[in-house]
Amino acid sequence: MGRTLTAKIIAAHLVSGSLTPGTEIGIGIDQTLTQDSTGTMAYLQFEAMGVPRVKTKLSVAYADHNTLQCGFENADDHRYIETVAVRHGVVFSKPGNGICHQVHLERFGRPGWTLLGSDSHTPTAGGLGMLAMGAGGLDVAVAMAGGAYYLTMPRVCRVELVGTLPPWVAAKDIILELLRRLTVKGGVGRIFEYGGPGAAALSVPERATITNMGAELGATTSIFPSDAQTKAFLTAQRRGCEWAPLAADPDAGYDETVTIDLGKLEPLVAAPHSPDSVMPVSAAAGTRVDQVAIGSCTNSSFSDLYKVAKILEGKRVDPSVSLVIAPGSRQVLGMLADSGALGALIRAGARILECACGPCIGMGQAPRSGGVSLRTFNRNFPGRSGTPDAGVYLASPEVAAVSALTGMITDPRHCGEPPVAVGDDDAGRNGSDNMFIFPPPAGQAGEVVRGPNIKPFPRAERPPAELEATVLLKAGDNITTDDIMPSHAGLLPFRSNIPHLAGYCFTGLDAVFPARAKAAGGGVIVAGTNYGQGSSREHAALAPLYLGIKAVLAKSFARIHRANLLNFGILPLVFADPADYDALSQGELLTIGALGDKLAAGAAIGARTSAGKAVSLKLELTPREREIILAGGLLNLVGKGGVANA
Ligand code: MIC
Ligand code: SF4
Repeated sequence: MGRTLTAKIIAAHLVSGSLTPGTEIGIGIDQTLTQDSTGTMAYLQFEAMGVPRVKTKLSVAYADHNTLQCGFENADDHRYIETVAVRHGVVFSKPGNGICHQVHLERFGRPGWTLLGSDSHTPTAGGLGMLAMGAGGLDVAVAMAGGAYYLTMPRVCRVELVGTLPPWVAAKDIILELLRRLTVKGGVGRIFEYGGPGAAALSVPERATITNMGAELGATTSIFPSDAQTKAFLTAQRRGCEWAPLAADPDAGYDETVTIDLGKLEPLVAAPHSPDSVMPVSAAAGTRVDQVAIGSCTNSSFSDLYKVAKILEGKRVDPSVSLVIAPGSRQVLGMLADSGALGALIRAGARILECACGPCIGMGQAPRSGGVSLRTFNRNFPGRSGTPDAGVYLASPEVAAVSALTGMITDPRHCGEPPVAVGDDDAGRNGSDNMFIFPPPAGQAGEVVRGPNIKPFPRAERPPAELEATVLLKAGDNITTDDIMPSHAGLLPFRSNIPHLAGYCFTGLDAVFPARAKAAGGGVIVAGTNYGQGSSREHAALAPLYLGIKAVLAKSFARIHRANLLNFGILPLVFADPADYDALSQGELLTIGALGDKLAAGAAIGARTSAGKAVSLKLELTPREREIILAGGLLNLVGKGGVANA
């Protein structure tokens, strides 16, 4: 039986383990990326390892999330990241240069290589045939130091795309259809490998929209083959020499297969407040919108925004709508300007924002109270827009553009002929190096500048022999990292200041959580399935660590967040019997016994409530994970100067 594309790339990078699903593998990492909201922690941790220069083929530090600069905090973070990056051999992409995933596609991604990024949407580069994964900042720091990245070998799911997309149906609708079928938990433990005639017809930006939102399925990553489309994209970027063909063998065996007939798709939207609340746009049509936001790492390519410009050309945005557009990169902005599309957008009434994440992470453009925002983004979790009671819908750029004109969610199929798609032609003409800072040769490093916003991060401790702790919060299923550690314009500037951030931990769910945690001197969290879905932010582990959280007891965990908990010495305990979840309540005192011995032996862990109820817990750890926990976190294990598998 032939090999999948995933198997080929993993085999070429394998450092430890074998390709058996469910077992731990270690892979070598060719490239890393960080962004500014997770980057400060990643570089503080990298510095703590004492490694003088990164050992990857390429590492890039982007500043794209935290660009409002409403106080010295953002600027401090950026100056720190810039100086620490170039000192250690990392390329710095200045604020305003673009969103990390879009810029990485344009400038650095390479088919067949591995990429580890401290951002959950790093799989965007899978659109170029890269094996690209999101991880916590500490895992990325270890990769920069030359260490392997460890993960559970996922099941490989073939997504066979057949047929042709009907008019007005977009790549966004393909991934929304998968979310509709599989939900935000459906991709956990899986890599989605796309293929078939429908995949061959998609351009790299379209593929990148799909691989980007694979993160919303909870997938480890998603990948497309490297073919004629990839070659055309890289050639347009003047990087044709970096192209290499790459595909699964024709007789490759997959763990699962999903088939989507593109011809049967219709335009879709994800309704508030989850990317899997998917419905046909026709079912939401007529809903008044206050705001339409186009951009984010999902849909901010030149071809996306050019289509939007063609839809808006010569028309006027509905007076009740605020239309905001954030191009994904300066290359995209330059191409929009050269093609005349930018003028069409401006004349129609669009507000052009900086090339950055912007409203996607609540950095400005929060909708009005109770307002409705239609966005081409990838996440619509409650409160993420910055307005707790706003309702955010997710849709394609086409649906967003026609709805901006009518002032209500609109089925574009009633709007005549769709715009003709354009390619990226000579995109590289617009790709300048002006907003990159390339590191000097080794040995010529400058000083690292640390402003007052850069605070030391909390360090994990070894697990106690026995844990007596209060249940500080009982949460439900699919708790997101936005629930655990909210992020918006008021908080994002404090990503390098855990003591400050900890005061807001879980406050979207429970306003007095931080005070309760402090008063109790710490405790544990109880939750349902898929705890920690969403972002890669380590802050969702670091802020709880600072508040004394010792363990999370859940029915299941999302991949990146589970790794972050382990890295910072917080025990991700799973209910052996999910029914025990119902037996626990907030305020209950739990005794989790003989912890140290059980962890060392890998045995089941027994807990008892103060009322005498027994609760059985599991902590299924690989030998490496057990070492991390027993050492009191990954940094203690890696130690100064040393990286496993360097
Ligand atoms: C997000 O989309 O949630 C973010 C902001 O890009 C995060 C990273 C972060 O929390 O800083 C992500 O996706 O990992
Ligand atoms: Fe930025 Fe939004 Fe993409 Fe996260 S999802 S990287 S906040 S654009």
